[in-house]
This record gives sequence, structure tokens and C-alpha cells, in this order.
Amino acid sequence: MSYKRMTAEEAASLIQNGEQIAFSGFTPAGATKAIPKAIAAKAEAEHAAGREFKIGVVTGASTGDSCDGVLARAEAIGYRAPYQSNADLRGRANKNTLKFTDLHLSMTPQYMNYGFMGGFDWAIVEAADVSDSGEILLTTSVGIAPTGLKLAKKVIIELNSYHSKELRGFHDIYETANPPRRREIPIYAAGDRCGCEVVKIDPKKIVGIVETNAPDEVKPFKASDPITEKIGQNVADFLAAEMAAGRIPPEFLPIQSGVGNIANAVLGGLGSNPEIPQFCMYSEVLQDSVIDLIEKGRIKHASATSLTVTPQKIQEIYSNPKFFREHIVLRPQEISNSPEVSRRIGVVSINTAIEVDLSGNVNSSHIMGKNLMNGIGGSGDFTRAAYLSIYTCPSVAKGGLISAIVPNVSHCDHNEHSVNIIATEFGVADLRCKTPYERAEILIEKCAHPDYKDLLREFVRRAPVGHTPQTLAMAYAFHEAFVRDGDMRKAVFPNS
Ligand code: 0RQ
Repeated sequence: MSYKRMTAEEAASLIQNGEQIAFSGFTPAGATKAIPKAIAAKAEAEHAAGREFKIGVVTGASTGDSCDGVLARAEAIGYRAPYQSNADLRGRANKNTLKFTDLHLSMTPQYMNYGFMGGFDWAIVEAADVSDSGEILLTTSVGIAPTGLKLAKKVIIELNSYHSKELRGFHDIYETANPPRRREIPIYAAGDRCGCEVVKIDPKKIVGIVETNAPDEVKPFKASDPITEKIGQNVADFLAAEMAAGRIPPEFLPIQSGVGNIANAVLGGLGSNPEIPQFCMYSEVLQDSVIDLIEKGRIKHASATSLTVTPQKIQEIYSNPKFFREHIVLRPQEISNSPEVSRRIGVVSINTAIEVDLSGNVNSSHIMGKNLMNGIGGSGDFTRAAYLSIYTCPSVAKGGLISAIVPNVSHCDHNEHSVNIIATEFGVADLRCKTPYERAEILIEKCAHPDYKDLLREFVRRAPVGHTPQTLAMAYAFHEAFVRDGDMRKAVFPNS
């Protein structure tokens, strides 16, 4: 390889104040680890010398602490999109000292292509291999990397020898043309491939290579608890019953599942349910539980944009690449999360809600209508296009002080027209084709925590006649009670 080798510090010295960078990474998987740290150190030195230094950071989704965390703490981020899950970054976004925009993940590469996000000075991308002709073998995620590599004026590669070159054949890099010249994405089943194994760019754009050897910063999950287990069981039982009723075909449908403990419990429930046949995933993130189910023969094909697995699991994959290559395909996030493909192949989407209201609107991203948690992520990409869209959450948060079922959501990410099913530890509310009054009743009776049922019933009872049980003066009584008294159970409704 004839590219210039450089240290992370030399790479960082090339980055100038105000430049916009497309970094690889979708979750900590495939995120750059050395150069962002060096850029953070440069930012601190520049700030100490009294000079302005902030960059624009666009990635696939969240990244690891070595990217988002270090850059946020160094006050080096001027603009960030489209998703994050880092406490230091979130804190600054919520103080409005860092500009953060929350975007649908499938839309991010399109916005980059359409010029909506301005230009990209650099793409800084982790790779397992790079050829002299400019063929880049990505590591454990694809995300926006192909789009960033195409659009950026200059490229720096973090060549990470921790990752196996056996990753060749896991990726399927397919890029769409911009409208009006776009054709259909030729994927007709979750495991279909239609692109290349590598990203191809003009090698002259590659300014340098920084060698690293570091695993992805993927943390093991918290041990599951009885509530998440029950939610997982409820969803699995519901899907088995849908199949028995003929509303899901006997060969089953591809599953999209969010990240976290509930998602793991749902997959565990599906995997162990003997009535559910071997199935496929058309998702964005594959976690350890998916790898286990592939090994057990329960998952046939798993399509995603990132392999967000612990170091132990990635080593398992690298020790048997031929087997896993047949079962796993990693795509650009525009394709893994494509509403066109989801609608065609009939994805059953399963994501987590922060709160759900009596109409079935879902908030996935903000606390008390104000503070960002992580972002909408890919949940909207799948929900709107799904064959069946499911949201899960525990019925209460913060030890019961907050009800997840509220009269009105304080921020709306997914509206009642796209949300089909809600599942808590108490049961499953099937909202399909129901009226607003029916939806409210089903949600209260099947999903709400007993501490909140009477308050929610009272909200509906007091609503003046209309198509929807709504009273504007009481709309945020639950949230107001939490802000005022620290407990939604203290909600009071004005006399009517
Ligand atoms: O707070 O961290 O202080 O304990 O929110 O909640 O129950 O641990 O659940 O980690 O699965 O996160 C929706 C945020 C759930 C996530 C969300 C508090 C609760 C806790 C976390 P603590 P849990 P999870 C695939 C698809 C959007 C993106 C998405 C998410 C913390 O799933 O970001 O779907 N989803 N992507 O106490 C106040 C409430 C609350 C509340 C929970 N009603 N009010 N706080 N919490 N409900 C992934 C990608 O796109 C990459």
C-alpha cells in the first residue's frame, strides 16, 4: 500500500476550525477511535491558546466514547447529526451549547447527497483493508461511510488491525442515484445482495493512513430483569398468535428490532418460541443475541448496517467467517433502513418508546418535551413503512413516578397513524383500525400501570364530546404534576 502513513496527531493537525467531517461508525461499531481523540487534544490546545476550534461531526448514528465523548468534553463539536447516546454530548445539546439535529437515519445519507448538510471537507473512516486502487474494506458497520467517502474532498483511513480481513464478503455496498433518476432498490428478501464487497473511491483522495489496533467499544448488556423479560414474552406471544390467526404468513416476516434490553428480551422470546419458525432480520443493528440465534439456526439471514457485538462475539465471528458470511449482510444505512424495502418485504418493526399517549402517538426521543435522550434513530424509518409496527416500554419509569402511558405525549416522533401495537409488562394493546376512544380504552386496560389507570380513565371521562378524547386544559396534567411535584400520580384536572 503506497499511501502515506501518519500518526493520529499528524492527521489531526490537518483538520481546521469549522471543517465538516463524515466519520464512520454506527453505534460504537466501526467508529474511528484514534483520530477523534487527537482532534480533541488539538481543540483543547487551540482553546488554551485563545483560538476558536470546532468541527461538524456527522456519523451513521451514535459512536463510542473515543469519538463523541472525547470531542464533546473538549468542546470541539460545533454541529452534530444525526443521533447520539453519549451523556457528555447530550448534556451540551440540552444546554444548547452544541448544535445537534435529530434526523431519520435512512435520510442522513440522502441529505448529504442532496447537499442539505453543506459540503464535507473530510471523511475519516475505519477500515480493515485498503487497496492501492482505492478499494476500502469497512469494518463492523457501514452507516454513512460510503456516502462520506464519495462526497468528502479528502479522506483519512484508520486502518484497524484488530478487525479481520475475513470481513470481506460481509458488506453489500449499494448506492442509490439521486431523484429523478433513482430506480428501485433490488432487494426482495432480507438476505439479498445487490452491491459490492468494498467501497471504491479515487485513491488520490486518500491523504493518509493511521494504523490502530482496538476493539469496538461495545459494552455488554445489563442483566435482564423480570419486567423486560415479561415485555419480551408478551411480544413473542402476540406474534405467535398473529401467525396462528393467519395475519402473519406461515414462513413468518422479517423482524427489525431496536437496541437495548427489551429488544434482547423480545428476540429471546421469539427465538425460544416453538410456534415461530426460523426467521430473518431486516434491521439496523445486530446485537449479541442475534449471533446466538444464527448459531442456533433460529435466524436464517440478518441484514443490518452495524454489527454491534461485544469483543467476545466478534472473535466468534472471525473464527468462523465462512458460516457467518452466509447469514449476515451489512448495508449502507440508506438501504438497511429503507422504507421502500421494509414496505415490500413486510418488516415487523419493534422499537422502544419513552412514552405513549392515549391516541397511540409515541415519543422516542425527548424527556418531558424538552431534553433530548438519544434521538429518533432508525425507529421512524421502520415504523412508517412496517407491515406491523410495535412499540414496547415498561409501564412506568423512575420507580413509578412517571407513567409511560400519558394523556398526550410531550414530544411526538411516531404518530397514531403509523403505530399499531403497544406492549408493556402488563399486556399488549392492539390499536389497528380502532377509533380514538377505542384506542384510549385498550391502552388503559391492557398496558397502563394500575397506579395510573383511574387517572387516565378520568381524563377520558372528562373529555367533551369529539372524535378524540382530548381536553386542551388537561392535556399535560401528568407532565405538569411531575415537574411540579416530582410524581405524575399527583396530576390534578381542573374542574370542568
Ligand atoms: O433513564 O438511564 O437514567 O436510568 O430513559 O430507558 O428503560 O433503560 O430503556 O435504554 O431501551 O432506552 C427510548 C431512550 C429507551 C431508546 C429509549 C428513562 C429511563 C432511563 C432509558 P436512566 P430504559 P432503553 C434502533 C432504533 C430511540 C431510537 C431507536 C432510544 C432511560 O430505545 O433511544 O428506537 N430509542 N432506535 O428511566 C422520563 C419517561 C421515561 C424515562 C424511560 N417516560 N420519562 N424518563 N425513561 N422512560 C437503534 C438506533 O437507531 C441506533
